[in-house]
Amino acid sequence: MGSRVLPSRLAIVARLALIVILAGIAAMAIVMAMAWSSAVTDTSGAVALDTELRIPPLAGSRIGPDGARVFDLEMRAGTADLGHGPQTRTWGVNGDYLGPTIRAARGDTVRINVDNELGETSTLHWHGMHLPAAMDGGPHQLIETGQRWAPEWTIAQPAATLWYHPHLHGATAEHVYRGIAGMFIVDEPGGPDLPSEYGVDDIPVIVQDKQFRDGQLDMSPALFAEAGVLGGDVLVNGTPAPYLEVTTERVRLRLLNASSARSYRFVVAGTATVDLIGTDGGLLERPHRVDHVQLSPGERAEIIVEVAAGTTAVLRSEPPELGLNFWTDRFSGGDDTLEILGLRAVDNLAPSPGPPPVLAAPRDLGEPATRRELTITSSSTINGRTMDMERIDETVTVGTTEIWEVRNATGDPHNFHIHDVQFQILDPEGPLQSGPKDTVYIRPGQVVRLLVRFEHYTDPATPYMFHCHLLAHEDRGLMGQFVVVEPGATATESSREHPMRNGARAGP
Ligand SMILES: [Cu+2]
Repeated sequence: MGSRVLPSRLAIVARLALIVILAGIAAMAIVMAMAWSSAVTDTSGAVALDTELRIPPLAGSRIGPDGARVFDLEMRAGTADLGHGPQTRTWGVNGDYLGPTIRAARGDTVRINVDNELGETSTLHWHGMHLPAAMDGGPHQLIETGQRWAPEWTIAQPAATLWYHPHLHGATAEHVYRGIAGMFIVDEPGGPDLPSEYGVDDIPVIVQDKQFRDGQLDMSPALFAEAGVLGGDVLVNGTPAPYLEVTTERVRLRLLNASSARSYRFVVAGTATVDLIGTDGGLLERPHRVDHVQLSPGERAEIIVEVAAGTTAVLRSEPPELGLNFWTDRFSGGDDTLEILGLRAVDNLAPSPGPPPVLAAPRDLGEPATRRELTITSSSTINGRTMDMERIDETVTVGTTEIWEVRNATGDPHNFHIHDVQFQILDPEGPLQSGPKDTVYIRPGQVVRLLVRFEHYTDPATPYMFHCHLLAHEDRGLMGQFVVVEPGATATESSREHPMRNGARAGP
């Protein structure tokens, strides 16, 4: 009789198991809900923007005995005030955080002495630069601590906003996050009349999001953040909560997304207009009036902003359009709104002409002879393979044009950067994709077709890189290698370049 009312031992176990499972599901749901609600950042109106924007100094240079323009860069550790007290441990170039702006002109032969005093191996890559592979500063051109690397090349490309940053395989995200990055401005003699007084009406705007823990930079990724580390603090040129005093009718902002994972959709709120004049690799054919500029990590844009006298406008980032599902979007910064930079126009602005109607001649990259398909198959693989320093993935013939079809076959955000070249995006989506580019965002499921011309430099033994510029992905191996060779030649055994070899002079 008792056996009918008392549950069997088996039934008790089953009931307990069910309770445990339900509790587990409930706990998981709570964790996911908490992560979901804490993963959105909105700082609009909540950041004072009352710290004067730091302008990175221009790097000094001298003319060497061989006629080259010589720059000296030293990578070193320091401390800086990034908004969380003065004792945040950082890295910088010739300073505590970030590096000086290098400015040189087309036709200049530059030699850059890079001294590594970081206490660990690094590299320095010239992002967007057309140059010999051995000078590129990729993962094969190691600079051991205490050593100097002195690449030299002749600048053979149009005026552009380029940048430099480490490219040590597996550690790029950390080295950039700690503070090694800077702008590299290429000027072109005889170019259009544009604001070009550095720090006055021609302003570097290096945008980086950060998170802090106990006053120190914190690189730990948030829960479910496949894209990598996202921070709620935005620094411009290393300045927290910055403003720029605008003293001319128009200012040229050189926007650089030097963040690890975050895309920004820049807008200027206030009484202001924005004309887009340039993309990664140089000027557009003509200016475009725009209401937003979206940049993924590594991308640049040049804009001319006109702020009404006596008013304050705000450069802000609205939720970027990343083409992700609602879950991934939330954990990739897709719902975030961020204050970037205040623009305080004085009452009496100095006159400044509008951008001329024609900025650059149309580019002709030639007819494509080869088509390559590259598919991003995960956050660590292209065409199913992870980066291998000893494997050359693609061999390209110098003096030819190719179409690279790059597909994002994942559900996550990725972009794609090719070293050495400025490609043309076929089927561009808006003016930002119509100019010379070296980095392009690719939505899940999207295929971008890139027209790429390879010129001047060959080296069958030293590869250039192509990769996702979300730095956590690059570090995990979402990267491949290509060499540019003479017609009929093949890649030779993977680079055994001595890392400390000083470059011989190279020119196109
Ligand atoms: Cu990626």
